[in-house]
Amino acid sequence: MKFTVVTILPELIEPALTAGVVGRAREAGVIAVDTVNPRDFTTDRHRTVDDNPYGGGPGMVMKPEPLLAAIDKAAGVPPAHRILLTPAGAPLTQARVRELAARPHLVLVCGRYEGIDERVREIAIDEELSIGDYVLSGGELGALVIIDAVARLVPGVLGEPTSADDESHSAGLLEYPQYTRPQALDGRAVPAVLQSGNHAVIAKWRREQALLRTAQRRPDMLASQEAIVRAVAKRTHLALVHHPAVDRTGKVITTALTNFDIHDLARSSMTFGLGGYHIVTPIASQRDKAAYIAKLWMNDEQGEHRASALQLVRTADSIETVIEELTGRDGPPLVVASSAREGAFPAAGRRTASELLAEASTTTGKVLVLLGTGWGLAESLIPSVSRVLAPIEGGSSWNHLSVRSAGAILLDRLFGRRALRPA
Ligand code: 4GY
Repeated sequence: MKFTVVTILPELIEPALTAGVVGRAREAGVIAVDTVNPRDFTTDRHRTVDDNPYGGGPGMVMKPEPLLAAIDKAAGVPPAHRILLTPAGAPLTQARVRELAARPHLVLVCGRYEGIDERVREIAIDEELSIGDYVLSGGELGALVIIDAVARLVPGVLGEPTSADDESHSAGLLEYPQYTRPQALDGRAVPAVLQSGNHAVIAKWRREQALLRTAQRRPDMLASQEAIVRAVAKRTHLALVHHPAVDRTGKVITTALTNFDIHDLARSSMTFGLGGYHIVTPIASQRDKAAYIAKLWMNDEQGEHRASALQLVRTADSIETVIEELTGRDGPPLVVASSAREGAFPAAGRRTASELLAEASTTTGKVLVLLGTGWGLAESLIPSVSRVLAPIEGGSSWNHLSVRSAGAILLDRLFGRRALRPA
């Protein structure tokens, strides 16, 4: 694997790659790193590599001709993959690093000053990458980051081939905590499980720790793990609660069924891959009506595509009945309330959608998300609620979403696809 860095400061690159695994890999010839300096492609007496920006403004821009010549020299024929390091690039991810590691030759182009001429980017850059949302004084440190991250995936660079194996096992998660001797340090013992010698138990503990850590520190990372998201969605159920609800005065009421709620929330539930959608009302005739409407639509000849969605619809006389139905080998479901009001269900743990997803991914039981009707869920009558989702806030003081809209937004927050896909 070969890296060629285009830089006017090669002395920033060379010394940084002499030690550690990358240094040894270079010595062993597993990877090669060269630099090409645009200054060597200047033709004037002063070896000028910068010029004033058209349109004025502060700072200088890299002069196109020497930079283009240097990139051409670095890339060869046919040109190797040319990457520009810039905060405007796509965020570098481990997934992209893995793809880059499969290429035989990467050219890393480092800008300096205020940046490069736009036409150089158009002519001679294949991809723009950023190592983070901050501004460096040049692309060199970004180039070093890419070399380091890519090189350690090149076969023969890391000592043990098992290190890569172990990482793929927890791919996309933060690392589990590591310990070495001494057994006790400043009164802190190494977790007993790691000294048990039971490899299956240790592997399970490490996986849980990695999930928990990712949940607490990087819920966004967890949310982009497709397999985890789909698995949790499948064991999540939605309940549309007509009782116990409250009216505008806070009085406990039973609300009437709304046709559209049956239909639309079933479609949302299906879209996000839920396990079921429960319409909860103590009024038998209303349950019959809900079941009848669902069946009507299922048998509707022009409604084949929505038939499957309506199959998710079930009816129940109470939240407790739904809980019973969802109780299995893994115990009762995790009951999650939703509310338009910050501070609702004060005894329950408040969770953002990502936090709830993370928490649910460390368990195996079902998840039951309650959607209120009327003016919301009658909190004091639903003691089974142990988590409450952060409210949806539009930024105005007027906050009255329909339950269909709120349900759809919550499902998108929980299970919507948002993985960063490399171009
Ligand atoms: N962030 N990720 C980054 C950077 C410096 C002006 C263009 C970054 O990758 N590179 O901050 N680079 C700028 C400086 C010219 C590059």
